[in-house]
Amino acid sequence: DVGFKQDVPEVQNTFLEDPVMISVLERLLPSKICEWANTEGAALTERMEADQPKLRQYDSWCRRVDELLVTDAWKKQKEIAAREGVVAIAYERKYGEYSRIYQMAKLMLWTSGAGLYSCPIAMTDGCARVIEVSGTQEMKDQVYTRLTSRDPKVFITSGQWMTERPGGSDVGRTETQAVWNEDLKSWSISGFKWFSSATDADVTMLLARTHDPASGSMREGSKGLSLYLANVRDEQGKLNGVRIHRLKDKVGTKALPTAELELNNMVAQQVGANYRGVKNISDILNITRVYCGMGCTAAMQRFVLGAKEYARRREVFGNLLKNQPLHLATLASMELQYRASSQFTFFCVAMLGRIESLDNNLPQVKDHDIPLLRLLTPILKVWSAKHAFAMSQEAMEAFGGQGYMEETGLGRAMRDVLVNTIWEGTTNVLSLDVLRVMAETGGDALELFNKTVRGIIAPLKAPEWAKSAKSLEECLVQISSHFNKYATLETRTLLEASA
Ligand code: MFK
Ligand code: FAD
Repeated sequence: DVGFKQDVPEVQNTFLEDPVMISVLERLLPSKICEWANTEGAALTERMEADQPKLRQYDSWCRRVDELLVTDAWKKQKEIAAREGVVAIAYERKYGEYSRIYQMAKLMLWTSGAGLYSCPIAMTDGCARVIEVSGTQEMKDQVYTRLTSRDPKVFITSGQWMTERPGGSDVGRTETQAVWNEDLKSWSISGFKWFSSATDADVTMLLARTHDPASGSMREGSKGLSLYLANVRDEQGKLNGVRIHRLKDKVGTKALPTAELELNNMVAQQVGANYRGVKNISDILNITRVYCGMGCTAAMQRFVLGAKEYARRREVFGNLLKNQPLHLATLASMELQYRASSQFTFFCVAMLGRIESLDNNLPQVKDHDIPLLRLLTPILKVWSAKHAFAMSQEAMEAFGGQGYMEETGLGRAMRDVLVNTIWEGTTNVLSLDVLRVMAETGGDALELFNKTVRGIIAPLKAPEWAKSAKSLEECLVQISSHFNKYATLETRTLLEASA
C-alpha cells in the first residue's frame, strides 16, 4: 500500500456548498419563506443507493403471479417522499404562489440521492393536477387526497401510461381500447403499454381508444382517445387486469422498474370529457417536463460541484487543476450552463406556481404566465436535457481516467441523465410542440417572450452593448459572451473561497 493516493473529492451538501440555489431562492422568495426553505433544505441529506428491481413472473407451481420485487431502499424513498411532502407542498399551497418554488428547490436537493424515485413523483404530481383540474369529486376524495398526503401510510403514487408499440410520440396510433361495462359501471381497458416506469405505482393515468357506449364505434387518431384513471392493484395486492410482460433492460435508470404491460379488462374510470384524452393528459406532460428541467439542473449541479471539488485536490504539472487557466475555462463554462439552467427552471417554476394559486383572470397570469409557460416548458425540457448530457461528458473528462471508471458513478449519472432527451417527448417532437404553440397563438407567445426578455434586461444597469443591440438575437449573443468572461472570474473566486 505504497505510493501516491489521490485526495478523494466529496461534495457534502449540494445546498450549503452551492451559492447558486441560495441566490435563486433569495431572489424569488420573500425573505420569511426563504429562511424556512433554507433550514429545511440543509436538513435534507439522506442518501440511498437503490438496487435494481426484479420481476418474479411465476410461483414455484407455475402459477402466473407477476410479482414486482423492489428493494427496501426503493420503498423507503416513497416514505421519505411522503414525509417530506415533495408532492404535498405544491397542493397545500401554504406559501401561495411561492409553493412550487419551495417544492422544486426541495426536490432538487432530494433528486440526485433518490435513485430515480423523482420519476414516479413527477407522474404522481401530474396526476394530482389532472384530478384537481378535470377529476370527479369521488376522484378528488379518494385519490387526490392520497396522492397529496404527507402520511406514508396514506400516500400513493401514480403512473402515466401513454406509449405503445406503434407510437410514443404519435399517441394517435394507440391500440388500447376502452369499453363501457354496464354491470361494473366502469370502463374495461385492454391493450398493451410498451413503457411503464412507475410499475409499482398504486394508480395510473392511461390513454385508450373509446368505444362509443351507444354505437360501439371508435374514432381514429388521437381524437378518438380518452383519459382514464385506474387502480394498478386491488387491496389484496392483486393486479387489476394487468400482466407484467417483462422488465425493460435499459441503458440507464436501472433503479426504476420500467416494464411492458399487457392489459386485459383493467377496470378504470374516465377522467374529463370523452375523446379529449391528449388534451387532458397534457396537464401531466407539462408538469413532468418541468420536472425534467429540474432533474437536469440537479444533475448539472452535481457535475459542476464534483468537477470543482476535484480541481481543488488534483495536482497536474506542478499546480492544482483549479489554477490551470484552460481547465478553469472548462469549469467556468459548466458553471455558466448550470446557472442558466437554474434560472431558466425556476423562472418556469415561478410561473407554474402563480398559475396554480392565483386567479387565472389576473392580467399577469392570463396574458403573461399562461402563454409564456406553455411556450417555454418544451424549450426548458429540451435545452436542459441536451446540456445536462453534454455536461456529463465534460464532468467525466474533468475527472480524467477515473471519470470513466464505474466506481466514481459518473458513468451511471451519464446514462441516467441521457434519458431526459427521450422520455416526456424527444427533442424534435418538443420542437414541433413549440411550433404548435406559435401556430395556436398566431405568434403572440414569441412576441411575449421577446418583450419579457427585454423587460428583464431593461432595469439592469445594462452596459452599452446590451442597450445598443439591434435584435434580440444580437442581444443574446452579446450577453452570452459577456457572461463567459464573468463566469471565469466568478468560478475562480468560488474555487479560491472554498480552498
Ligand atoms: C425528474 C424527471 C422525471 C420525469 C419522469 C418522466 C418519466 C417518463 C414518462 C414518459 O415518458 S410518459 C410518456 C410521455 N409521452 C410524451 O411526452 C408524448 C410525446 N408526444 C407529444 O407530446 C405529441 O406532441 C402529442 C402526443 C401531444 C401529439 O398528440 P396529437 O393528438 O397528435 O396532437 P394535437 O392534435 O396537435 O394535440 C391535441 C390537443 O392537445 C390540442 O388541443 P386542441 O384539441 O384543443 O386543439 C393541442 O393543443 C393539445 N396539446 C398538445 N400538447 C400539449 C397540448 N396542450 C397543452 N400542453 C401540451 N403540451
Ligand atoms: P418514436 O416516437 O418512434 O421516435 C423515434 C424518432 O422519431 C425520435 O428521434 C423522434 O424525435 C422522431 N420523431 C417522431 N415524430 C417526429 C416528427 N413528427 N418529426 C420529426 N421527428 C419525429 N412512456 C410512458 O407512457 N410511460 C412511461 O412511464 C414511460 N417511461 C419511460 C422510461 C424510459 C426509461 C424510456 C426510455 C421511455 C419511457 N417512456 C414512457 C416512453 C417514452 O415517452 C417514449 O419512448 C418517447 O415518447 C418516444 O416515443 P417512441 O419510443 O415511440 O419513439
